[in-house]
Order: sequence, then structure tokens, then C-alpha cells
Amino acid sequence: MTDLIINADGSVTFKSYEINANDTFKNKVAILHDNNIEVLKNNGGILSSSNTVQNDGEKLYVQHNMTIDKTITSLDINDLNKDRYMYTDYERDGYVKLESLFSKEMIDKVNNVIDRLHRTLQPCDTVFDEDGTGKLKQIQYLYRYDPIFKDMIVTLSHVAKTLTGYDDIKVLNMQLFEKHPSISKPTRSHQDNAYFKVTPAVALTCWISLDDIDEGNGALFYAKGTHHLPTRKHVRYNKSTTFRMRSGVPGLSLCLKEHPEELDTMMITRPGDVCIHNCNTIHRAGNNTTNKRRRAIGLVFIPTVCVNDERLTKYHNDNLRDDIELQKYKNPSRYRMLKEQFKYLFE
Ligand SMILES: O=C(O)CCC(=O)C(=O)O
Repeated sequence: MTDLIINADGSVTFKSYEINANDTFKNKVAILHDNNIEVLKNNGGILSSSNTVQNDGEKLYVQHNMTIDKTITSLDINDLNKDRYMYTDYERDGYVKLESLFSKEMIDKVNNVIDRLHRTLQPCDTVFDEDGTGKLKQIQYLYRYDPIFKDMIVTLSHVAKTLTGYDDIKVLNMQLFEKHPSISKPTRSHQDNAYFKVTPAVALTCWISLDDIDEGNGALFYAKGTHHLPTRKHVRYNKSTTFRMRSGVPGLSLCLKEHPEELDTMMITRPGDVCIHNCNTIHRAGNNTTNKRRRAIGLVFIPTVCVNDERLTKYHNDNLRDDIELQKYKNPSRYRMLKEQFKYLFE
């Protein structure tokens, strides 16, 4: 302890300092990897790294001076319990998978609630069925229906604060993604920030697997490292898809048609696993070609520092005008309603 020096500029220097796995230093976090210690930045990146340490069982002793930048915000040590490598994976790849974050008992309860919602809810502006079949494929704002979803939000908010590095975060949406056998469609490659339109692009989505999900029944796929790309211009995959609100964003669904899908990594998940991706990470999901259930929940957190990205908003508004004009022929009464609702776009 005596070797820990807080410098005038707020940075910290320590030498020959005894470090326990996941110790925090003035709200900073160090993670141990065998004979290597990494001190992490607030966005999960590695601030400094050293291999000149001695591993003595549970403890590590740093053999030389190491300076830690002061920019790290508070990180909750409990967040590290599940997967202490999550920062580094998330920073490097743009996503991380946390296995068994929720227990089987918890997931069974959630699945029972979802099945109850299937029996009681009707398709509407926030509940979508698969092409008029009555089989619900998306239920938005799940936390409106049962307190169990709030429990999940609390658990995941700790992880979201840790991964974004921001303490002030808000929930944009929490929605069910169910893909029914034989009738479901794939979710095309996209970056979530084409919908969120925020800057800085630090929002993230926690995708909670509620079933065993693999290639056959609609696995999630990630394009590693694409979180380093800016949010790209998305196009409408199919002009005949339904005009609706997606995560509170009106219009047709978006995609990146030219994305090389063959390079993507498939996430095989079990009930209770959570995959977390940055809002610029390109991802997609398959359709369900089996007779098994395929349920997942997408929970979106946005740090309150995020503001509207004007470039993305302009692009979105141009597309939205186009989407609304298309309704003139598809659904004239909806067209008149949308023209009224979004009249500012046509002024
Ligand atoms: O699981 C799905 O069907 C889609 C997931 C997705 O695109 C998302 O969570 O952003």
C-alpha cells in the first residue's frame, strides 16, 4: 500500500505493489492473466500491460513502476465475477459472450411469462406477429408486462456500466425476438446504431438466450472487429416489408446488403447465456429451420452522454420519406396517417 502514489494530476503510480485478482485502484480495475497484468480503460480497453510480474498463487506482485491514467470512471468489482476477461474481449471484438449469466430457474420463469404473453397479447404497434399468422415474433418494452424483466435489467445494468464505462445509462428497449419454426425469416446484417443514431457510439445490446440456439434455429452471428467502423449507410432489404416502429424508430427494416457474411462468427448459446455487442458491431441472425423453440431477448442500454448523430438522422429521414411515399400505393389510409404524423419531413 505504501508504494501507491497519487500524483498531482490524478494519475496513480505504484511499484512492488501486491495485487489481488480483480482489485480496484481508486476506481480503476486490474485484471490478471497468468503472468500478465492488465489495467483497464473505462471503455474496457487495455490502458497498460506488463509481463514482469511474479505469480504467487492468488496474488501477483508488480516488479516495476506502472502509471495508470486517471480517466477511468467507477467500475463495480462485482461486475467482474462472471467473466473477468469480458472487457478485453468486448474491446477487441466488439462483442462478448457471458455464459450462464442467468440461472436455469430464472430462465424457466422468464419463459413461462413469455408464454403467458403469447396467450394474452394481440399484435399492435409494439407487438408484431409473423406476417399476419397471429404468431408473435417481437414483443417490445417487455418490462411493462412483468417485474421479472426489471430484475434482468438490474443485473445487466451493472455489466453495461462496466462495458460502456458510464455510470449514467438508460434503457432504450427490451424486446422478445422469437423465431417460429418454418415461418421465421433471417435477420439481415446490420449495425444497431443505424436505428439508435447516437454519438458517441457507445450504446450496447445485451442479447439473452432463452433456448438452446444454434445454426439450425436462428443463431446470432457477429462480424468481429466491426465496432471500429463508423455506422454505415444502411439500405432497405426489401421494400415490401411492413412499415413499423423498431426500437421506437419508424420505417422499414434496415440492412447492409454488401456485408461479407462468410466471415462472421456464429454464437452457439444455451439458456441463460448473454451475448453483448456494441451498437456498431455488424450482426445478423438466421431463421428457424427446426421444430425447436427459438426465443431471445434484446435489451438496449444507452449512456446518457450520447446525443443524436445528425449525419445518421439526416440519412434516416431521407429513407423515411421514401418509406412513407411507398405506403401511398400499399396502404393509402396508413399513408395519410403517416403523412400527418411526420409532416415535418415534408415541409
Ligand atoms: O435475435 C434476433 O432475432 C435479432 C437480434 C438483433 O438483431 C439484435 O439484438 O440487435
